[in-house]
Order: sequence, then C-alpha cells, then structure tokens
Amino acid sequence: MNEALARNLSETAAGLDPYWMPFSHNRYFKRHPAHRLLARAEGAYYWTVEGERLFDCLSGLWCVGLGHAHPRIGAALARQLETVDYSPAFQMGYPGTFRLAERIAAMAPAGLDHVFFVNSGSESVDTALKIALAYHRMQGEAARIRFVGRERGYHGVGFGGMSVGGMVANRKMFPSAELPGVDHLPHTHDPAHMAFSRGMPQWGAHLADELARIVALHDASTIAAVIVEPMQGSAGVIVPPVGYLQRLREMCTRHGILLIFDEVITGFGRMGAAFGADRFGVVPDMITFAKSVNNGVVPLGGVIVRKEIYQAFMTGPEHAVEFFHGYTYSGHPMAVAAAHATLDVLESEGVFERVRTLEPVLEDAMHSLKGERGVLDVRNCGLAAAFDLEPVADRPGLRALRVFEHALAAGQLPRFTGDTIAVGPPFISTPAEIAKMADDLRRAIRAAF
Ligand code: PXG
Ligand code: PLP
Repeated sequence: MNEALARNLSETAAGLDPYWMPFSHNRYFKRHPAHRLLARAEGAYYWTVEGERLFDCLSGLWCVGLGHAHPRIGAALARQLETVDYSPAFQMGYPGTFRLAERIAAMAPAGLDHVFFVNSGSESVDTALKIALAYHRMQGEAARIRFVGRERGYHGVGFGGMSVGGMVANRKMFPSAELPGVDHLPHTHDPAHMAFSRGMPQWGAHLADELARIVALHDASTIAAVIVEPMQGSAGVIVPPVGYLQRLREMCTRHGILLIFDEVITGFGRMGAAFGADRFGVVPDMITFAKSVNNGVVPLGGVIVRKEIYQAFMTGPEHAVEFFHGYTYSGHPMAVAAAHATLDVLESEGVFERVRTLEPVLEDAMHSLKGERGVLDVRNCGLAAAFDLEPVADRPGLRALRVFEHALAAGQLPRFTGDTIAVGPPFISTPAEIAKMADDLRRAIRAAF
C-alpha cells in the first residue's frame, strides 16, 4: 500500500472492511483502493488521497453540474446553518421551502405547478407512483392500479422504483417484492438501426406503440401511469428516438393514463434546458427530480405535479391530512438553501445556454471514438454521452473496468457499468477539458485491448 493511502486509512485492523459500499465491487475495491479514495474536490476536479487530480467526467454521479465547492452554494449553506438548521416537515413550515416550490413550479412546463419534496431520486419515484394510485382512487377510478415502465429503465431502488425499473440485476433477487401489475415497454436501443447516431436516433418511434398492445391486453381502465426517463441515463445514455415520447404522450392522454417523466438525471440543466420535457417538447403529468436541483450538495429530490392532481387530493375536512405520505427530511432547510443558490446560478449565469453550446463539442469529441478497436456504439444527448465496448469473452464488465482503470491513471474519472462507459461532464467544463477527456478515454480504450 502506498504511503498517502496508508495515512488516510484507519489504523484499526478492520480498515476498509466495515463499510458496505453501495452498487460496488466491495471485495475488489478493498483489495485495490489505490487511486480510488477521494480526498478533495474543487470545480471540475477531484484529488485522490495520493494527490492525483481527476477530471470529474460524470459530475459526481450526474449531480454536480456547477462543479465542486461552489462559493455561492457554500455561502448559502453557512448562512442557513446559522438561521434554521432543521424545521419539522409535518404540520409546520419553513418559508424557504415554500419559496423553492414556487421557483421550481415557475421553471416547470406550464400546468405542472405543485411540488412535493423528498430526499432522493428513489424516494421521488416511489412518491410519484403513490400519488398516481391515490389520485385515480380519489377520481373514482380505483381499478387503475397497473404501472407501465420500460426495459433497461432505472427508477432507483425503492420497491416501487425497482418494480417499474427494467434492470435485471436490480430486480432478480426480489420477485416476491415487486409491485403487482407492472408491464414494461421495450427499450429503444437497437444498434442494428441506430449505432453511432448523433443525438436523437431517427429510427424507433414505433416502439412506443407497444403501449397500445399493453392497453389492449389489460384495458386502459386498469392502468394508473406510464413512467419513463425521457433519456435513459443509467442504462448508458439511451436517447429517445425522434417522435417516440410524443407518441407515448398521445396514447396516455387518449386513455386517461398519467405520464411520469423521471427527470432525476435530465432535470435542471443536463439536457441544456430546465427539464427533458422542454428539450423534447413533451409535457408529462408528473416530473420526478433530484441530483442537479441543488448540485448534489445535500440530498434533495421531489415530484412536480399538475394542478388537477394536487386539487384532487384537496378534499375532505379542512383540518384533516390529505396525503398520508412524507419524510422527516422533506424540504430540509439545508437542502433547500443549496437549491436556492443553485437555481440562482443556473438563472443568472446562463448555464442552460452554456450546456447547449457545449453539446456539439461533447458530441464531436465522443463520436471521434468511432472506429477505435472494440467500440461498438457511441451515443449522446445534451451534456451526456456513452460508448459500448466489446466484452472480454465470458467476463462481462471486465473490459469497461480495465478502461476505467486506464482512464483513472490518465487523470479521468468516468462511470463504468456493464461494458459501457458514460460521461456527463460538469456544465462548467471548457471545450479543451472535454477534448482532453475524449483523448484520454481513447488512450484508455487502446490500452485495454
Ligand atoms: N431515477 C433516475 C432516472 C435515476 O437516474 C434514480 C431515479 C434514483 O436516484 P437516487 O438518488 O435514489 O440514487 C436515478 C439515479 C449512473 C448512476 O451511473 C445513475 C443514478 C445513480 C447513481 C449512478 O448512471 N441514477
Ligand atoms: N423508521 C422509524 C422507526 C421512524 O420513526 C421513521 C420516521 O419517523 C422512519 C423509519 C422514516 O424515516 P424518514 O422519515 O427519515 O424516511
């Protein structure tokens, strides 16, 4: 073990062992922790405990678009700590939380104007699914209990999000805990028709028509909601085909099915707009968000709903609770303060325009990897991109791990999952940083084959 690493690890015998890392190869990490413990973060960079600088290719886990240690966010948090550190979420209010809901409602597409706060993307999804069921019941349509998700979708790890999600590894241990009555649309990634598409693929809108078959099978009167990520992030930046989301919207409207956009990754700037809904020109009935809403500094998420949905709950005696749901930390003042500062920066510094300016830079840089040995596809949309690698025979995931390790050695911290490498660079990246990222990834690919 190198000296810097040793200095940063505890001297007890247990060392790295007690921490059970989420979504990680615990045994491999704990045997090879060198260059993977992060000691400091500023702007678009991390520094490892060994002192190496890493470009933050995925903005943390898609959440730190404005870069680390942003002075305006830091100042807001310091002030907040002195003002109100925590206020009870139930039956009491903190003014900043109301103001944040007002601001988010104003940013959201017209018609979506009420906000329920939670603490993560997973909680936002489970909350949206519960709102959908309760809404239909209060509308006198209690039979609408089914949900439609999508293959390869990621909606977090709550029981609800897992059920509508479409990733086999996340689901296979828990069949007994899946929500009843969930169908999945086919995913939209077909390399035979769309490999190396720049931005939205031209092919694939018809895949939305699978919803018509599901409706025909179960009858619309049993279906509560369809939930999709406008752009599938976790699955490796799967970009919606031209016209696809519009078709889903039309069918949902025709059949009284709520359309939920899970915008945990696409919300608050990643698509060069406030929401994917704006970018793709399709307005859902609910939007779930988290991550970029406050630059990932304090956990925060939420659900934005249409007025009619909120109104449907506002019945019964006025002194009674209308929706039996919420979290101790819903609308936490610290998270809210970080969000106000983040929205101030997004609004006053033209961040969405900057993302739109950087999008073609990222597109060109990443598509320059086409033709490299073992690169099977490159995809991009907004400030997000991914490429698929030819797997090592019988060892799925090993190729991307090797590319990841060579990238780290070159000063880049991308995301690897399966045999896909994903990037979502900070909104504050420069064109030169994006070009260097792609060049370093090219060298990492060459070293891994
Ligand atoms: N919905 C979507 C669309 C997401 O992308 C969640 C829900 C769950 O959010 P929480 O906050 O509960 O983790 C997510 C999270 C990756 C990566 O590498 C993606 C996520 C999280 C971590 C890594 O793509 N997405
Ligand atoms: N478990 C217990 C025993 C609790 O008392 C609470 C909240 O009061 C919870 C779980 C839920 O915690 P949270 O509101 O942080 O989601």
